[in-house]
Amino acid sequence: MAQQVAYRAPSDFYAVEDLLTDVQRSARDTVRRFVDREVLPHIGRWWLEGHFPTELVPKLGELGVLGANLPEEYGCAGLDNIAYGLLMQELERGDSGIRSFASVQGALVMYPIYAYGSEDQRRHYLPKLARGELVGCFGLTEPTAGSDPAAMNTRARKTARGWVLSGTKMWITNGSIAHLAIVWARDEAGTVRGFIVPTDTPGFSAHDIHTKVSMRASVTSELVLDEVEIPDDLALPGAVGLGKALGCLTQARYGIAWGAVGAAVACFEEALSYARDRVAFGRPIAATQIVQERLVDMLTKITTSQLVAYRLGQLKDAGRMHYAQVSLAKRHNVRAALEVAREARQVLGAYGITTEYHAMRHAANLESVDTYEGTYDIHTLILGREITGHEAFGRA
Ligand code: TGC
Ligand code: FAD
Repeated sequence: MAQQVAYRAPSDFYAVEDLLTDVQRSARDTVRRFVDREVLPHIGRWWLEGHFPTELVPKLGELGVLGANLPEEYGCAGLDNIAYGLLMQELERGDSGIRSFASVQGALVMYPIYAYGSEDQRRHYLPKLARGELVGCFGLTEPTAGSDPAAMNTRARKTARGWVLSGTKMWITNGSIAHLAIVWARDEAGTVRGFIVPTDTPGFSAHDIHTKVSMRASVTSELVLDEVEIPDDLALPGAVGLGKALGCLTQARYGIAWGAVGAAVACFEEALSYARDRVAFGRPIAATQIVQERLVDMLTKITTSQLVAYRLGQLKDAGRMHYAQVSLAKRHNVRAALEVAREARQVLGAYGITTEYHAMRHAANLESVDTYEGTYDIHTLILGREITGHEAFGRA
């Protein structure tokens, strides 16, 4: 008789668990319990109400989730990148909106302050952001410049005392709940620069987008900067050039590649359990070939995504990760999770369209995740350029 595959959880078919260190497992399990206790019982209602649970922010800080892969000397957890990825996975098992909050805070706000900020800026902001006492947002996209941020219109004018920023940023996660915004703008010489903008500065306003049918448990806003004046010491000294903004995206995309696995696992485990219990035509639907094929396709996508994320984490920890490798992981894992969520929704039949089950909420959220941080198409073109040497963005 053939030997059975030995695995602990149905979604860990290749025993990735065995590759993890005790620290990685323990960090993951802490956040897993938090999500089970504090997110899953409420998320369906929050999502329907379009509510982001700000009360969870200090708790995420206490757990060490915010900027968890940044150094301890700045009040962060100093975890390795696989442990960090596992935290993103567990948060997104709850909801993509909760993971988005943490991604933006850690990878798009804390990372640029850490990587491009002065020592004073690091010491002032990072510990407060890590504890969740301050919330940040990241303003790169504009109403007419999304996939092509080089086309941005936001301007930074140098004055004797500092900088004056003017422009509009669109689709900004955490926008209206943020205390500070990392804003990218072109100076008068045409160079893109990054700035820390306190959101109570005169001329700054944030306006929430309320018509979303995706990512509903997340704040998404338009930022208006109307002659916003900031002092010199709020410019990020190392954030000079568009490449620096793109470098932040690499950090966030890394976490998203892991997070997508969490959403997919939530959908797969729910569909598997439902299929075993649900009886149609006198037998469990799990005993039908079509449902089995759906479940096998889901498991294959999850297993591939887990291995891609894990290896990417090893490369990142070794300082060998290239942004095109991150593009492959983000593109593959998010699209795979979206397909898993849609398949899971099918298995659940009519029940699958409600928020009592997770699949439809995850599928709707993953439509955003497939678009933000570089659309599926943009990552295709980044990878195409990398392997052929030819750029195919069709730039005018
Ligand atoms: P390009 O010539 O490709 O690059 C300019 C310079 O930057 C370097 N570079 C990168 N460096 C680090 N990480 C990356 N991902 C990088 N991509 C490029 C590049 O080597 C070059 O350096 P140098 O030294 O030669 O000057 O610039 P381009 O204008 O042609 O860029 C094209 C493209 C498509 C790759 C880029 O614009 C892009 O990635 N577009 C997608 C935009 C995007 O992803 N926006 C995301 C906004 S934030 C968000 O969505 C948050 S969602 C919330 C959440 O995260 O949960
Ligand atoms: P467009 O760039 O207009 O693209 C439209 C379509 O055209 C897409 O299908 C795209 O793939 C395709 N396309 C574009 N160019 C090409 C090409 N050259 N070849 C082939 N096809 C192409 N941005 C931030 O700065 N900060 C945030 O915090 C943030 N949070 C977000 C949260 C949510 C919920 C969402 C939905 C978006 C968020 N974004 C944020 C914006 C996000 O990064 C952009 O939506 C994304 O980069 C795509 O830009 P766009 O929407 O303008 O689409």
